[in-house]
Amino acid sequence: MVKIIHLADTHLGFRLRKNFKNDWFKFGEIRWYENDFYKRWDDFFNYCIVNKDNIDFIVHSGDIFHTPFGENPFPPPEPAREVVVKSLKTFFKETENKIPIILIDGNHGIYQGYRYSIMDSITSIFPKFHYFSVWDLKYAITNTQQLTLEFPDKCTRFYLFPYFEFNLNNDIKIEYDKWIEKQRPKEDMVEIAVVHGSDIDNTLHEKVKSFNYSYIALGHEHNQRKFSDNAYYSGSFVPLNFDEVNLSNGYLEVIIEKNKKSVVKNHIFEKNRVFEEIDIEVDPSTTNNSIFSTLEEKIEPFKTQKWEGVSAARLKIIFRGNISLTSFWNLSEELRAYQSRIISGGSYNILQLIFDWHEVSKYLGDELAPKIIEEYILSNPKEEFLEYIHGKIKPAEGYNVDLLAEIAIEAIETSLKKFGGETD
Ligand SMILES: [Mn+2]
Repeated sequence: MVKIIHLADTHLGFRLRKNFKNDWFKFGEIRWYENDFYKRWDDFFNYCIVNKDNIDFIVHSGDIFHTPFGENPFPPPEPAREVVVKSLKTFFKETENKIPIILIDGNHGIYQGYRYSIMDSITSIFPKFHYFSVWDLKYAITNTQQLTLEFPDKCTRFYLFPYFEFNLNNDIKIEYDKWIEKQRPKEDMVEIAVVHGSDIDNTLHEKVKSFNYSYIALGHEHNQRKFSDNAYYSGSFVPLNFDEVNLSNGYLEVIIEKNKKSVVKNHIFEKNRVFEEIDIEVDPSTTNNSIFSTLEEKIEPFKTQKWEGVSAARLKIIFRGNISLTSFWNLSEELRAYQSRIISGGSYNILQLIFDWHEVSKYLGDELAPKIIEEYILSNPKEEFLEYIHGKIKPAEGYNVDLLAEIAIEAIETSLKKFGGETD
């Protein structure tokens, strides 16, 4: 029997990107909200230190840092690395190096196409920190070797599955399918799979699910949940964007035995700030004034004498319904001013305020019919276009200029409709 602490998706270094208050947890270094991630990370390791006599392994299923990610090549903010190094130093000292930490690469916090990792300098100073990168995985696949880590004294073997898009193309899929047989459990020890992947983006292999591991420590999905009898997502530490308002964030304490159902204790972080979406309905009769008074009403609960970054809310106002394009234009200018007043002023305990108009269908009012706009741009579009195109090409070159002109007019009309928020 072993006890692990399973965590994942800590996304250290995450920062708000838009419509947030320009203020700091630590001036010039750490932003509000960014600090929530560091705070929970530190709380987590303090919990592990307090309970050190009762823990065999700490298992992190990937996405320790938020950046680099995808096309964003920037390393994590320096404080993110400092937090990790500092906490690990304390942890390994307090636990006398007795509790190994196992970490795999997720899809966040790794450089695309470079062999080095942010973790390299960190792992080199901690002998009991076992890190498996996507490069270790590629090496294992290329050489048809298993990617495992064994602790004979604890009779435990880990099977590592860093994030990998094995469905990217057929050749990769074939090689991965072949390799994964190497990861088949031997059923001689407590066997734990550590996986960054999900059915949502087809990065969780069917065989990983079907193999008889004692436990599968999953990462990538940010909601803490049971996946199957022996597989769990631990959940992320702090919600990132507004599509994560209703998730459970935390970590898991798991007692694992061979051929037995794991005993899982859920740890859910208490929320330190409001993070929510608020709906506001609009229709053609809605006036600017009525929208602003509804807004006032909705953010009333956040009125405060003292702004507090540690508890300030993240709010997204989702407008729903329909409105004419001209009203929308008039409104959005006033809304922008209102928004920055609320964010930068100190009378609401709001850290971030976002207005979302995607759910509103905007129609062209009479005053903005495509035909009328056309007349503003081109008084006689077809004729003028024909004149223009004749200067460029000759019918003798084999082009049907009339058809070209028609296509051009259609393109203008389509873009005007799109501009007006219509979708086809
Ligand atoms: Mn991920």
